[in-house]
Amino acid sequence: MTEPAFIPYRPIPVPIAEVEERADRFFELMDGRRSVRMFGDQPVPRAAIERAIATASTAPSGAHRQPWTFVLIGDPAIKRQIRIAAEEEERTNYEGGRLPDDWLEALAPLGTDWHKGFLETVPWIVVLFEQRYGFNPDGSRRKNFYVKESVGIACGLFIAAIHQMGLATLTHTPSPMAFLTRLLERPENERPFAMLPIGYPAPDCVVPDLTRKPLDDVVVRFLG
Ligand code: IYR
Repeated sequence: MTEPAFIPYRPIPVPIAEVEERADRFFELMDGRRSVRMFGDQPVPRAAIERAIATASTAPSGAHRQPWTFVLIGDPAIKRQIRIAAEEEERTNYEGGRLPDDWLEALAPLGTDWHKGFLETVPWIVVLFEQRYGFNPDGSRRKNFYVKESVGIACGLFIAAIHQMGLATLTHTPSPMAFLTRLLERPENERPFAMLPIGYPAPDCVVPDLTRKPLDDVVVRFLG
């Protein structure tokens, strides 16, 4: 067993008088986020997306394994292949009877269908893969822990980073996603977790008129 080394952690303290205001500001920022399916084609600097990936990779993870791979795609030929494959799967979902009726009913208010043209419009697509296991230096398998939880947190941080830059994304899970492993030539230990097209929202972008659950519907309190 190697002993962990510990170093001091002394973040600059936020005065208590500022804590609530900071909470409010971050809420206002994040409450303005929407999942977008109508994108513009304006370019976005690669460095900004890579910084968002770096932010996502600060996420806490089980045993600090950081069990994620972010595949960044700007190549129009690959975006096209992704669109074609995603539309094929989604067409089977929506029109081929693969989605059960209760699922189709739940999707109806969102106005989604099998057309995924935005996958070619956007300047960037990030496909997030989970690493079901890793490797030791000798090439043997190394177990990862809480993989889905860890990758989910990283995904959330990525979405927040993208929103904070004034860009839009969609947490897209064209199901099943095995085609992404094949197209993007990912190794056997990785599985697709989510696909995130990124860009500016289209000038005529609309989103479903949704409301979020009020706080009291999502909190249970034991205040002592
Ligand atoms: N994956 C399908 C269906 C779908 C699922 C969820 I959860 C949505 O929020 C929207 C759609 C698709 O992307 O069309």
